[in-house]
Amino acid sequence: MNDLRKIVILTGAGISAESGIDTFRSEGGLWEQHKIEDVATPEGFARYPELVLGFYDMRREALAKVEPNAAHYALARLEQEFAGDVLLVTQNVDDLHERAGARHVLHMHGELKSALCGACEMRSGWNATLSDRPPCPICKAPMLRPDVVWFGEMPYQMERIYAAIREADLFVSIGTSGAVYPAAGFVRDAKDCGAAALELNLEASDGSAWFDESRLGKASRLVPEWVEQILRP
Ligand code: BV8
Repeated sequence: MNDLRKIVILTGAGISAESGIDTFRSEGGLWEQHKIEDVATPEGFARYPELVLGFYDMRREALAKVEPNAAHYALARLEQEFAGDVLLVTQNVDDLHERAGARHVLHMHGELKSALCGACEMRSGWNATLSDRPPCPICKAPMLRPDVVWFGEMPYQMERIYAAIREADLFVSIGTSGAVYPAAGFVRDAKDCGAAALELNLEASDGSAWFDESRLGKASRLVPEWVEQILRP
C-alpha cells in the first residue's frame, strides 16, 4: 500500500493491557468488579457519587504506576515518521499514548487526567482525587466530576472523527472488543467510504467480519511489526 496518505487509528483498552491497565471485558476486567450501569453512567454518578468518584480516583492513581508499552511507542513513531496524515483516536482514558510521545491524541471518551465542572462546565487538568469534592479551579464550586464520557453521553469530537474517516485510505482498530458504539461502527463507516480496514487484536472482535484483515496476537508485537511495514514498505 504505497499510495497510503491518510490513516485513522482507533485504540481500545487492549493496547494498554500489557502496561498493566485492566481492560473492561476480559477475565477480572473493570466491569466485572463493578456493574457498568452503576459506575459509567450519569444516573450511576447521581445515585452513587462516592462509588463513582472512588472508581475513577483508583484508576487515575493506578496510572502513576504503569508505563507505555511497545505498541504505544510504535504509534508515536508512526505519527512522527509517516509522510502522510495519522489521526490517533482512542477510547482509552489513560495517558499512555501521550507518555509514549504521541502529540495529537483524540480521546473520544475523555481522560482520567481531566476534571469537568458540573457548575461552570469548564475542564481542568487533574492529577489528584475527586472523592474529596475539591473546588473547581475556575468557579470554585465543589462540583467536579471525571471528564469521561459515560454511557448515554455524547462522545467527544465526533464530527472531526467522521470527517477523518471519510478521507481515510486505511482504518486500523487496535485492542478493542467492538462492543461499544459509536466507536464500534467506525469500521463500517470507513468501509462505506472506500478505506481498507485492518484489525490488530488479541482475539476476534465483535466487528471482525467488517475488516479486510484481522491479525490476532498481542499489541506489543503486532503494532510495532505493522508500523515497520508502513514506514519501510
Ligand atoms: C452514545 C469511558 C449517542 C469511561 C466508556 C447502538 C448504537 C449507538 C449507541 C448504542 C447502541 N446500543 C447502545 C448504545 C449506547 C452505548 C453502547 O454502545 N452500549 C453498548 C454496551 C451496547 N453507547 C453510548 O452510550 C455512547 N454514547 O451512544 O451517544 C451517540 C451515538 C452516535 C453518535 C453520537 C452520539 C458512549 C459510550 C462511551 C462509554 N464510556 N469509557 C471509562 O473508561 O470508564 S466505554 C469503555 O468500554 C471504553 O471507553 C471503550 O469504548 C469500551 C469498550 O472497551 P474496549 O476498549 O474495547 O475494551 P474491552 O475490554 O471491551 O476489549 C478489550 C479488547 O482488547 C478485547 O477485544 C481483547 O481481546 C483485546 N486485548 C486484550 N489484551 C490485548 C488485547 N489486544 C491486543 N493486545 C493485548 N495484549
